[in-house]
Formats: sequence, structure tokens, C-alpha cells
Amino acid sequence: MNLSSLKSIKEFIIKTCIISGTLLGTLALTPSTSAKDQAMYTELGLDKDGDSFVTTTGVMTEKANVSSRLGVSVMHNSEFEYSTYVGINGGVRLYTHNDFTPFVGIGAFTGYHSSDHYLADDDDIDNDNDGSVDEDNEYETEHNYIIGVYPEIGLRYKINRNASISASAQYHVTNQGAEHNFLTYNLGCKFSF
Ligand SMILES: [Ca+2]
Ligand SMILES: [Ca+2]
Repeated sequence: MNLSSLKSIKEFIIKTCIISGTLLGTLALTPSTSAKDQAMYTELGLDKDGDSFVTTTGVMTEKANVSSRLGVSVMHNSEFEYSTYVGINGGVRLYTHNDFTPFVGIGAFTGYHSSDHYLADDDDIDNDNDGSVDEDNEYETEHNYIIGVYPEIGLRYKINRNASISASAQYHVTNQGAEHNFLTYNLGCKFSF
């Protein structure tokens, strides 16, 4: 493993920690007075051509007119450098007090992609860190990360005390370049536990 891949892993870990720490802090600070405020949620978003999707499953805390959520997520966009990244997705939403309500929100995603191994026996680097440089069958693995943020607008309908469904549009801005920003249309559901 060479210095640049170590640096990219370190950078990825630091950024992941910053984002997940911020999201966890938001979750922790959201007032919660009963177990019914905690919920599982799952959501799927597709772009209009079906070339891109974002799917997330996680936990949501909802109190009064604010919700916070954090989940495991897969982001796919065929125009990205590597099309699929797995990571963490979370955000906050603001609602009215009605059961059927519009909402606005903002979220963030950070994900990781490990590309295929490739032969690296002629680059003067000890890629696998075993003390010998460019030995036979020395391989390198690329580590790639993605960071994105998204504003969103949507509608939420509370079916009953424990369940709700939502529909929203999210505009994803990532470090893959502004030309690859994309809009998804999302459906989600939430169940209290
Ligand atoms: Ca080596
Ligand atoms: Ca090498």
C-alpha cells in the first residue's frame, strides 16, 4: 500500500468521522420523551432515467416538527468515476404539525468504493508494504470515496402513531463534479419501535 492510498484512506476516515459525528450529534440533541420517537426508516430514490439511485435504511428520531435520521446507504450513478459507493447517509427535516405535511430538509452522504486490484510490479513502489519493491505479482488496490450533500423537499403522511410514508425530491451534489449532480425522486417509510 503506497503513501497516496494511505493518505486517501486517512482523508476518507477523517471526513466520515466529521460527517457521522455531526449527524450523531444532531440525533442525540433532538429532544425525545418517549420510545415512540425512535423509528426505523427505509427509503429509495431514483432519477428520472433510472441511471442513478440512492437507497438508505437506518434510524430516525422524530419530535414535534423536526426529524433526524442516520442510515447505511448505497449511492449509484452510472456517470460517476466508479458507479457505486456504500456509506453513511443522514440528515434533518422540518415539518408542520399536521399529519399530512410538506417538509424541507438537508442531508449528507459519504461513501466508499474499493476498485479492482491491478498489477503494480513496475512502478518502483512497495504497494503491498511487504518490504520488497515490484516483486512478482505485486498488486495495488485503489480506494475511492465520495462525499455529497443534498437539499430536499417533500410530503409526509402519518398513517398512524407508529408509521408514516414520505415522498420527496433530493438534489445530490457530490465531489464527482458539478456535471454529475443529479435529482432523485424518493419514496420512504418509517416504523416506530
Ligand atoms: Ca511489495
Ligand atoms: Ca510496485
